[in-house]
Amino acid sequence: TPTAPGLWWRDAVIYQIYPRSFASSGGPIGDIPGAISRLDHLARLGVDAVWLSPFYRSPQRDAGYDVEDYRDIDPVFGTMDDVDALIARAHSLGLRIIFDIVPNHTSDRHVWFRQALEAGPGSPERERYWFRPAPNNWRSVFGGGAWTRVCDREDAPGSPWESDASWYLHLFDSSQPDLNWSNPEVQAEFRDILRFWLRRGVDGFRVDVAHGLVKDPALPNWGRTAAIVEGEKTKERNEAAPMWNLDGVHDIYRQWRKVLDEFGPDRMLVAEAWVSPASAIAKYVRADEMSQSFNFEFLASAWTADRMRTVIADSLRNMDAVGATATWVLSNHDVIRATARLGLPDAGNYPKGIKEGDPLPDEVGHRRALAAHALMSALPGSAYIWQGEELNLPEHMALPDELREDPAYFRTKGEETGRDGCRVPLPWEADSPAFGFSPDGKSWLPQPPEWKEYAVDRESADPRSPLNLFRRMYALRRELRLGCGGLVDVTDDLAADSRGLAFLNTPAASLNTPAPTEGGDAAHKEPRNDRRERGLEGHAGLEGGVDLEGHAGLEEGRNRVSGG
Ligand code: TEU
Repeated sequence: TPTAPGLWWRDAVIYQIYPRSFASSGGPIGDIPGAISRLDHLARLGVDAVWLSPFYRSPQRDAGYDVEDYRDIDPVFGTMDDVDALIARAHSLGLRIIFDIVPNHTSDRHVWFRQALEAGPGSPERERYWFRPAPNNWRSVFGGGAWTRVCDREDAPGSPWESDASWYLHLFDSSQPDLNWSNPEVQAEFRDILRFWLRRGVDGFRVDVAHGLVKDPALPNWGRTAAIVEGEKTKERNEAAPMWNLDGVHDIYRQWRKVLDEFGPDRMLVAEAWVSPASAIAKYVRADEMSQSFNFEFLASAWTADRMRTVIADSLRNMDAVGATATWVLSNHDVIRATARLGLPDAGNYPKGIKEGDPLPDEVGHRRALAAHALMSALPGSAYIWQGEELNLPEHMALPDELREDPAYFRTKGEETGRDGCRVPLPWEADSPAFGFSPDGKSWLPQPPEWKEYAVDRESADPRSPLNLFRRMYALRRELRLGCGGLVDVTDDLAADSRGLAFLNTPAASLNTPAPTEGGDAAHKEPRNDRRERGLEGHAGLEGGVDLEGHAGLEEGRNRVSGG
């Protein structure tokens, strides 16, 4: 059982499990028993906690982010007994466990939405959602309009609502109607759902679309699509948006905090809020509110020393000001894998950075991804790691349309890369069918043959693999308490001691100067996009008595760490 008292998340490494793609106990879709059977891998990796994406009962139109019953397990993932066993197994390995709560919308199969359809216009059942006689001009995050007419639904013909011309709001897929959070019934129901899982022993929640729950009740027109962090541009967007980042969301999380406190001081909430700048992120983090909010500016930052330095410094300063630590996140199930993204000159321009058919910037991206993780693991605060990052796994860029499932891909076809390429099931065993993902050799998305090289067993046996680099980094992080803000002097000008932040005081220009490499390649032409760009050696502030056992050079091949 985890013993660390109190605010464990402040310096935790938290690993995201995407249940359908992590491990399967049989069949092409990953499940909870599969996840239990592979938890040892995470204990050995040295993380402190796991976050599981949704496994609740769901028609799976958005891979489980469309919940039909928040208190039940989807049969594809297992049973309630399995989930109880997962919590127990995680705790017995010393791992905290966080579930994913989806409060912005339900599935259109949720009993509330069925009741709303049946009860018709003007009914209290419809007040739990946003039904209106006419739509406004809002756009769905997934593309297309954010409103669907009830009588246009596939299930309308022959139903009591077949001639109902009212519309309902969905900021995501039409199967994900938005809840009306000004309705006290909605508020009470979610507090109860939180209690349901807290009683079962869960240590916290990742709150999906945390910045979107409250809408301007006048539903004024607003022509833009979504709040996706794009550096500075997002600032105006979020400020003006009638559905993103409204003050009312904070009242909800203050209520939730009280619910968590009923169960003691060591349960946490982390917001998925696509807002910027850092001061807007920090607004979610208060002693009486969220424990953390993902810093997506770090994820979306272009790979330049100046930009990253600014993002890191802003985050540290703003989180310090509210008495919290920062969070660092490089990838998740919604974005192109860092190995592909970071190879691009404009890596920060999520999500349109890569189009199918573009040449893959493999080597550069793979080395930068390791460097970025080394940096993250040395920074004060908590580091979130997306499944497969510890293997330095590539994005699958060549998935045929007929195998894809992401509704965002189909609604924006031709414009975005889609989210299936980062969701391909993990390779565990190099020489097993489906690389050991499932005992019967099945996998809901095909794994590229070259993933053999990335299989957990193969990397585990290779002392120079990314996996063994991650193991050493996290062991070192623990030993030196690198994530622990208490050891690092984060003052106003961010002067920092030699334990990890010295590089923040290094002039940005010198961070771009490549160090001499093994083969001696000082004569290269382009310092910034150069293949010799270094992640750790001499530049990541790890030199102060910290030794990654001679494996700090990242220059040797895309999936190997040099012994330089
Ligand atoms: O994502 C919220 C979100 O706004 C984006 O990450 C979005 O998915 C992306 O820009 C689409 O291209 C959360 C979940 O993480 C995501 O998986 C869900 O689809 C979404 O909410 C709806 O629940």
